[in-house]
Amino acid sequence: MFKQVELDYAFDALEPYIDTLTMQTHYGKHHASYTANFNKAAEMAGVQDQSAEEILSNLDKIADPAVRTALRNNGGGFYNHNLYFSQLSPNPGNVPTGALADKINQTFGSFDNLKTELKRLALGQFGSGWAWLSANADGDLMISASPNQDNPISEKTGYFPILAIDVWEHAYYLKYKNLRGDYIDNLFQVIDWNKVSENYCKIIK
Ligand code: MN3
Repeated sequence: MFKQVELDYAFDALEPYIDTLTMQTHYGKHHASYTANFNKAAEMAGVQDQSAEEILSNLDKIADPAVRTALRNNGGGFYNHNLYFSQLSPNPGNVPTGALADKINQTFGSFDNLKTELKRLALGQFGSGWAWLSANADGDLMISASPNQDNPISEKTGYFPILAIDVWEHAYYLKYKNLRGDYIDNLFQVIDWNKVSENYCKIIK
């Protein structure tokens, strides 16, 4: 049974950057639906005992195209939002540290450059989707964007996301309306880089 990540902060804790109503709707409705529908589809496909990563890595093995699509969209929605909500904090570590900080400087020149590039990708994603910072087992970093609920796992890049920027309108429209850039700037205020560093350390071998 796949379960939504439990939040260690209240729905109103990320104000004023992420508003309470958006949190209630986004976590309580959108993410809850993706999770319920992922559980249904996983059972239909007989893959409910696999991890979400395994399922998303092996979508081409699902014979029924409707079930495959349901797993791709709802499994992605489940996984992507677990990452998104778990990286946010009302008391975030504002800068990367340790091995991740070194790799960011080496790959992108500086932390500021990384944020600029991530914002560019997030703004450039036409319609609904995500921007990502991802890592592979060698510790290499990659930034990318994906449409809908796809991610670097379902896209078979060999990378696993460690930071997620949700640019579906449901993530920001109640507060920011059409101003996606303002939402991205403010999201950076509540991204906990300690958590991103933890995610990075789990992936490198
Ligand atoms: Mn979302």
